Amino acid sequence: DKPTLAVVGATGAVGTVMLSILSERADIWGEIRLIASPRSAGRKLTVRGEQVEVVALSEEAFEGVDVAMFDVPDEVSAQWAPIAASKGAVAVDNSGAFRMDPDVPLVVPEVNAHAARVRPRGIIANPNCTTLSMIVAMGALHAEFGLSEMIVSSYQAVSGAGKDGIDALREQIALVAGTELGTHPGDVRRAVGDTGPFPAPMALNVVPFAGSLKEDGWSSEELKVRNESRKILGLPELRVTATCVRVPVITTHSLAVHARFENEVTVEAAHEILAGAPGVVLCDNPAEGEFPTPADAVGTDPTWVGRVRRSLDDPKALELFVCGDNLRKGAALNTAQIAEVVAAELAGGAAAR
Ligand code: 2RA
Repeated sequence: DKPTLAVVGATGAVGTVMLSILSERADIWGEIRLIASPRSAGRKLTVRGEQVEVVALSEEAFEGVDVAMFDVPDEVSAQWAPIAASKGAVAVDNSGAFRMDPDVPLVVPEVNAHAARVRPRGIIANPNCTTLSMIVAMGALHAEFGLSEMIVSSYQAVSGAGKDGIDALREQIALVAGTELGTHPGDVRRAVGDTGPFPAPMALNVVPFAGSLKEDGWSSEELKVRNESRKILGLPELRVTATCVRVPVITTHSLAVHARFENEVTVEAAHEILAGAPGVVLCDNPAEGEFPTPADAVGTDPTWVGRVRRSLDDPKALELFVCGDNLRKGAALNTAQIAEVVAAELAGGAAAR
């Protein structure tokens, strides 16, 4: 029998992308059960071309579920993923609640699929979208050259902050379009008024802050890039510095990466590795204007890499620019891929709990 999949948070920004991804990928699932807050129960959503009624989150909703994906806020996952696991489902969680739990693997199938098999709590975590938007490319380079340090600057899309983030940018763009705003200090801020989920206007602006403020001036987002990269790559001492910046893009995170390796590197070797890496597309011909941009990468599955250069002052370091759709590979697609890894394992009868 085909396994039963539950999608918890089916009506959210990531949940919506998840339903279209499940409709596009190989149909390995029996029942797909859609679960959301009681407020959304009874709504009908389309998945695999069929209308499915959303059921309210409850213990009974997990009866008979083999794999349960969670695309909900941290506190909802913290409460409900263990309940799904106690009902016998493998929970694949896209929140931040379990990512750094030593008993929960943090999985990117192209990089560390093997880690998904050891899950003492019955939970597998999906990384943050900023980490995910570059880690497939970095994992491929690490496997060849041995990564020793990353210095990362992100250019994050507003959909990372959910539907409210998208709505805020769209409203602000409408307010500034056709005006002369953006020419005097504070003029955009005054015109926009309420900045929604962001600490500053997003239209005509870049904002050097994403997430929440943590110790010593670091943002939660910057610490996630560091801690999650270390865990996924299995390099607990990896030197990682991130500066996370929000930009007026709807969807697709970009990152400029300075990566230092154990060994000397060449652009030719890096090109060869990236061109052959599953899940990566090399797009690097600046003479022809070819490099990844969010406007071109949005809605696609791969991690796009361009502007590969060897550092002028360090033969062991590369500079590169990476784009990845933060709702697809950055969230829903990676979760779906992990669920498929688990389904294949369950079919093989080798479940490890
Ligand atoms: C953001 N990475 O872009 C976060 C979302 N998980 O805001």
